[in-house]
Amino acid sequence: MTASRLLAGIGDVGRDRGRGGYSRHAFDPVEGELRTWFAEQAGRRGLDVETDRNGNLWAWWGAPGPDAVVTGSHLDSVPGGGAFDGPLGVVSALSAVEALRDKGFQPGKPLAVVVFAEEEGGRFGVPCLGSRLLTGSLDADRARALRDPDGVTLAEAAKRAGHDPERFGADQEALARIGKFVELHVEQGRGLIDLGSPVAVGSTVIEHGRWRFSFTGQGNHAGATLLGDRRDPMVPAAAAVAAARWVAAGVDDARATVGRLVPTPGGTNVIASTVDLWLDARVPGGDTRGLVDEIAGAARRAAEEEGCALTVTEESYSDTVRFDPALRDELDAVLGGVPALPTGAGHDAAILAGQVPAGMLYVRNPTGISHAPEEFAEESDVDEGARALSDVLARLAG
Ligand code: HGY
Ligand code: MN
Ligand code: MN
Repeated sequence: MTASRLLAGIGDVGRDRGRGGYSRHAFDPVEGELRTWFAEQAGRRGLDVETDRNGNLWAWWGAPGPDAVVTGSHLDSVPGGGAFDGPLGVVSALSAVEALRDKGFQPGKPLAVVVFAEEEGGRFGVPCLGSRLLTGSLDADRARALRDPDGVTLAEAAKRAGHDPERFGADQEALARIGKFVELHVEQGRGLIDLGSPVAVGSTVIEHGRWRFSFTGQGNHAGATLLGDRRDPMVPAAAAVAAARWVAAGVDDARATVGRLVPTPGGTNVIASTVDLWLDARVPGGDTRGLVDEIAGAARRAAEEEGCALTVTEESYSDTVRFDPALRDELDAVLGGVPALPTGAGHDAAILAGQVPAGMLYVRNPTGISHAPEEFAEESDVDEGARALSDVLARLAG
């Protein structure tokens, strides 16, 4: 079955009627449906599926073993996300395995398709949760205590979904099995449009992180409270949102985004008592933390003026990643001179890159839009991508 048809098979799973696009989050019923779908599709292709201690799914062609060639991505989405970010890498891997089996290919090494848990951090706030736990780059106790917007902890949610959160933690055994990891992913910017190529090889992932800004003031009545008597946290929060833009505009190629802002209690006729917002900041080869400090400085000044308190907490940070040069050369040798593409998007491959040879393939997205319903890839490019991945797997596992 082609990758496009496999993708169409989950086209109705997790549609978000309110936001548009898809909302598929770690350990929620929708994601559970996707896990079941994956296990079924992997089983039909002769793969043996297991779930590791961190809730990541591994579908093995042959017995798990050392020097394995591993490919895959994630099935969760951002709230209201596109259909391709994550699932494209998973369906392309399944389709590539099927194509190899149909040709009678026999892997000379263990081969696995992996689905990492909560790559987007869309529910519990920390991106690449499953791969960070696997590699030990996220403390298991901190992970268990992460809360979703409804206050449910990751431990509770994982348990309800049938996992044992007490097992969360670095998995050296699983990591040691990985000889090489290659993730195929939809392009999330305009890189491949401008390069006129359906497929590219990943070169770098820029440094990026997430910071929580918590403003505290005094809840009060919108009508009975004179301006001079207010300590309205929404005012410095608005200054922080504006500062994210004007500070980043002054730093070469910097990106700073506030996509999530939550006032409490959130009434139309109520001055908020607190406002939380999350800053996503990324500076290619630059000083992301320095940028955040400058934004935080502007937010602090605005908070003081309004008689509000502000705490800023770093919730995740990933340094710049350069993918393994030798693996990149192998990908180049197989794909014959496709472009090399840097990306501003984080990926599980970038988390693994710190510990195993990791690389990425990208498939053209003619809209250049991602993390939104308009995210797209033409069927011909999707199938081109799956073919490229199949050739790569044959080369690496041959
Ligand atoms: O946010 C990112 O860069 C990725 O899509 N998780
Ligand atoms: Mn994403
Ligand atoms: Mn992704």
